[in-house]
Amino acid sequence: MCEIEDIRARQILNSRGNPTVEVDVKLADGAAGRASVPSGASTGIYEAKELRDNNRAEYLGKGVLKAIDNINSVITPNLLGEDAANQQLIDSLMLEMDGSFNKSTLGANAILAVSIACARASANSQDIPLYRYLGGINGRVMPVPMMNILNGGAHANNNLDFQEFMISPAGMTSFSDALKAGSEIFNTLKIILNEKGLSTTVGDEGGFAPNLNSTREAIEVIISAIEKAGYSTNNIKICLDVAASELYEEGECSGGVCSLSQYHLKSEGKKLTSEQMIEYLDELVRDYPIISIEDGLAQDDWLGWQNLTETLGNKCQLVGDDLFVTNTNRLKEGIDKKVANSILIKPNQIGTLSETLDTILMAQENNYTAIVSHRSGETEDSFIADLAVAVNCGLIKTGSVSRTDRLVKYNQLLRIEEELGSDAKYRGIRAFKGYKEPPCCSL
Ligand code: 2PG
Ligand code: MG
Repeated sequence: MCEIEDIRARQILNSRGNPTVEVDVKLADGAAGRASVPSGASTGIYEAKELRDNNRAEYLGKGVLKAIDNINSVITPNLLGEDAANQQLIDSLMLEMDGSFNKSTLGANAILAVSIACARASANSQDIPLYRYLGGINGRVMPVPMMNILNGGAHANNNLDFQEFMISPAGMTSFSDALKAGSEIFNTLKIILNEKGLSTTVGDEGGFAPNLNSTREAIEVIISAIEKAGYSTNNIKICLDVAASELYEEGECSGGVCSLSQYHLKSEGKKLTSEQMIEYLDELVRDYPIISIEDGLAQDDWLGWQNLTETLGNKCQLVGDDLFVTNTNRLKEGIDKKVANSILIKPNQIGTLSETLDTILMAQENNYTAIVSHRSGETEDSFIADLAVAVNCGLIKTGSVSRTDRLVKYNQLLRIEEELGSDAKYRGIRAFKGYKEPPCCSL
């Protein structure tokens, strides 16, 4: 039993310079744990509610003082004296206090910060590393990184339609070798972009954000960086986050005439129906070593997702982010409808640690891969690194290899790998779901 003695909440700033919630939990035995919460830019409409003050006079309305106040006046008095190690109880008590379906009363940002700070305090109290506390003695699979080295969409102000162009060193044999390859390719890409006279300033997740004319051009410049850095598409694969909910334009009806819902690829001057978008993605998968596509279609396009999964589910990992929002109800619907084969796991989409773990478990039980993920607005909290190892999910998406808010996660994984020593596993290409080598890229 390790009683909660004190909870301190404060407003800090995230990697975009916007306020976020940080919490310190102190236990009766003197152990303490700190957590801070991230924030998305391309948020799914079904995510748990991130409570912001909407007071335009401060931080352009983005303050989180209401969430802080909810911690101080509601959560703390109800949690003092509870056992921090009883994560299920702590989280269910907060769900009860909140009482809403999407944590809009107290704010998912308030609830999650307390939830994770309790776990950290409890791990410290038991004097074991966080990944071991969360995952037990068998939490030892190092995740394959999916590194977002070219940014577009809502994460940059360039003209790339897709949000993330990632490399994944799936052919390496350890996490540290994968990170080294990622760093070498990222820095080679910088040289190539410089030579082409293109911008090498970075977007929200630390990837470059040059103005390129098309998705294909972006993929090709990445492949040239892979090769120039001395690697090949045999061992370095490409992952995309289309973030298609952001491209989706709902059809409208007026005067009995209805327009079709379409995906608008502005840089290519294309408006595609769901079927055409699937064809577009299918062609990309045929032509390039794309191992994973996230949010290839919009969050409510279930029928499209079914077709997408039928067409591409055996060639490529299909990841639901806005589609599933780390929510077991949405994931269950996806499993029943045979939609996607993978889920992105963002703790702040659902708002408690226990629910995050439940969603990962549901994915694993149903043969979906789970990818632990950062948000585009991050903090120095490296919790997701430990979480990824603890649940043996084998995959992590935490940005490029620049900006400390991204590197803290990678650096924590290096420490964990060192500590695990020969117990560490790296599953490489086997961590991905559904991938088959296309004709372009067979070994
Ligand atoms: C995504 C995330 C993280 P955001 O769409 O997958 O890369 O972006 O946090 O802006 O939702
Ligand atoms: Mg996404």
